[in-house]
Amino acid sequence: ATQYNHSAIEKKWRENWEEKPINVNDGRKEKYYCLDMFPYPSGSGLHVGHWRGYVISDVWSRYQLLKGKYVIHPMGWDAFGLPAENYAIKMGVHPAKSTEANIRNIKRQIKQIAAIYDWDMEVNTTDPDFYKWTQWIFVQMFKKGLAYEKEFPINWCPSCKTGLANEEVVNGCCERCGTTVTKKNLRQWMLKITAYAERLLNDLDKLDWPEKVKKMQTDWIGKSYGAEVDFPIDGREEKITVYTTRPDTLYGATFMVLAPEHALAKSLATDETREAVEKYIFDSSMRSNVDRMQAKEKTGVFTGSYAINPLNGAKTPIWLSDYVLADYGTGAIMCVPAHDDRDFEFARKFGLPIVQVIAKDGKEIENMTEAYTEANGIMINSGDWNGLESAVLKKEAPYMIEEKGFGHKTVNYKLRDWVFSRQRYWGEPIPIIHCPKCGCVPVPEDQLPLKLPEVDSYQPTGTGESPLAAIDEWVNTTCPVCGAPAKRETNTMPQWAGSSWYFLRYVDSHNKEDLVSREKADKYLPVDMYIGGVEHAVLHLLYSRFYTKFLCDIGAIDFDEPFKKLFNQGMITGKNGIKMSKSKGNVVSPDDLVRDYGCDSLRLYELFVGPPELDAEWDDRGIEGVSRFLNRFWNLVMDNKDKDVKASKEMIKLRHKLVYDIEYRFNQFSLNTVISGFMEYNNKLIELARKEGGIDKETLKTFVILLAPFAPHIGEELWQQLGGTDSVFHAQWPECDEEAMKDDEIEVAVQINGKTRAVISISADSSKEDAIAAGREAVKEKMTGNVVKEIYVPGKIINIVCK
Ligand code: ANZ
Ligand code: ZN
Repeated sequence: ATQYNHSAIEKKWRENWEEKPINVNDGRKEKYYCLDMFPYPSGSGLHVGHWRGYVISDVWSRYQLLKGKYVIHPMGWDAFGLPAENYAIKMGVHPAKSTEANIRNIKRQIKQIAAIYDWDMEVNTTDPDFYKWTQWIFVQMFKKGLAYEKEFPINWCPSCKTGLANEEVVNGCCERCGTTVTKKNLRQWMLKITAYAERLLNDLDKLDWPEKVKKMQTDWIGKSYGAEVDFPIDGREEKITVYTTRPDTLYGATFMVLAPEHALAKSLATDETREAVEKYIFDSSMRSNVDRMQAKEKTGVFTGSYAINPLNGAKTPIWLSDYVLADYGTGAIMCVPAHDDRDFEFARKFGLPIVQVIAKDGKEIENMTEAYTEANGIMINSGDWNGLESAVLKKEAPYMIEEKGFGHKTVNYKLRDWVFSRQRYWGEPIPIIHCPKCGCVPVPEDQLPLKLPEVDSYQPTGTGESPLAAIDEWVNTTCPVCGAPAKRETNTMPQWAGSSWYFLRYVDSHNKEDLVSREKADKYLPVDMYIGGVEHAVLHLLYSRFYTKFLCDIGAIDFDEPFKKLFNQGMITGKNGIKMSKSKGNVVSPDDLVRDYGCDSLRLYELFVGPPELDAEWDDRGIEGVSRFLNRFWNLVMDNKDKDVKASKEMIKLRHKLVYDIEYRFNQFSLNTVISGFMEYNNKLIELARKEGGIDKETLKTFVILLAPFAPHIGEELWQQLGGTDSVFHAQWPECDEEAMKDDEIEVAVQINGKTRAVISISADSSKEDAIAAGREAVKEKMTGNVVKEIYVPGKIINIVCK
């Protein structure tokens, strides 16, 4: 028989699919939308790690195809962003040029995978026909009051004189020059994602997503219940309002801490403390939030002022410290060192009093070495609250405080509004015009897209403005409302903008009138399965959910969650778990592997390396194993295809078990065990074929269909060899008949010392050990003495001899 020649077969079927697409929409089939997180077209191209996610999604898509669905499986490019812009600054190449070249290259590489992408749907976020709608969405948000301007601190490199994205700040320093990064206040556009906080939180319940990701989103939104409590300042009119989730500990509040940015911070200083206070405020302004949160040592300064605990009238010193964030809660806290870790550390460092108010068994701890942070115990040192259960008090205290008139209960979210502008060139221009009379006016919708103009220099301007600010003829325009001279907004959108809604566009990517027609949206959306890396668990997925809800609210679409099901694949790493990267020199390119073993083998190996949700170390040598399997399976089919063997009972049983096992593992997304399952069953079939003189066609065909989503070329070829005239992907996914899978049962008598005591039914091919074990179990109550001998007459009798 002919040998398995992967290059010839793969070439043949590529051409075939090109000519006669296998995934066609006949308008009657149920749709299934399987989406990949679209890539950033970087200059370095694809390595074997990138293949993994694309193979997983293609295998899943082809499976749906075999289940009779019309599969929407698109691909596109998330092509705005920093690398292209930085390359432009360095090399003077227009980002559009380098982006186009990169896309061409990556597209060629992606085609090697042989995924069933529908290239007619392709989108590119930098294409004006696409970003017209990214801008349109912004205008709609602006009209609804969800896009607004605000002064906001950005990362700033004082040496490069430019704003920096978070990813350009490495250990607090500028990635380009190493200078310590500071903050600079700039006017920014913000999106009011906080208006959707509650829905973003509650609707997580609707989603079939990994619990881990839901938890990350829940924590990011960060809803907490507590109270705002007013502390009068000793000797002054003003009050300081604190946010606390633990009003039950109010008697234990021995000092207060304000964020250095707090409006009252400076004014609380006395003559003795002024110098130290002002220095502390200045120093803190130079540190980033992350830095402040992660600082090993607490720092702080006493203001010299005191506040009055509204509950017991105690005088509590007011401090400043940057572990209190300015933009969370009220930017001021009451400190309960006995029951909060950070407060405890602070009190220890600065010698402040620690008063325990919750005691586990009502007993005070003698020498506290750490805070007692559990919220259950009995109240002590708490006036008329003494003796109450803290867990109960925690819930009631906000109401009691409200009643006493020095505070009220409240809810807080960690989620902040989204800083939506960038002082960069390579992004969507924000379609706003600043008119001296009319204020901010959106660019009229019939003038969208507002195209990015050509610039001479991509270099940041040094003032914190985008390079667009340097093009006078672009900046100067007239107000669309009153016609007066006006100026264009020169900030651009962040890279997230296009990726927050691109999945809607695929299903109607050529539409000139709408972002997506309602008809197509209703028919083909939302996404049924979304596959991508876990690094996008929070931001991208949260932004997409926000955009979808907004577009639903304005009636553009009719659903408010974009991705029904989510799967996060793990990373493929180099040796010792090190991330594959050019700079580390450990990148494995798929090209040689495809040439030597074929696309099908590489596809199988991508899945065989380990559970798809976990990281896996790459080792080229492993591909030999899957390649050997494909060769053996090839030979099995070729040797048996013309034999006309009738299936034995055993063969039928094996066939149904095969279907059952593979489908079960497939549905569990345990793709690596699907591949090992193929190998096991291939061995079993080879053995059975040897025993019975061959394998029937039905069994061979069944195996070929199951294998086809994973190794589509060999699948098609063997299907044809077995007499298939149409594509294997138009065959029926095999059904498992659980009855046929069952082992035959037989009845056996169980005897004790030759006397029948029970009759049991066991599987016909039970081993001697299994049969005897089942027999002993059935008569265990009737046995006396010790077992001296056990006899099994296959299919008839089990005799247990006791003495
Ligand atoms: C007193 C107290 C006693 C607190 C105790 C905790 C434990 P979450 O759940 O994250 O909302 N806090 C409030 N605003 C803050 C800010 N701007 N920066 C830093 N910390 C702040 O946490 C709320 C708790 O974090 C609040 O409750 C407050 O400390 C602190 F045994 O108040 B707590
Ligand atoms: Zn105007």
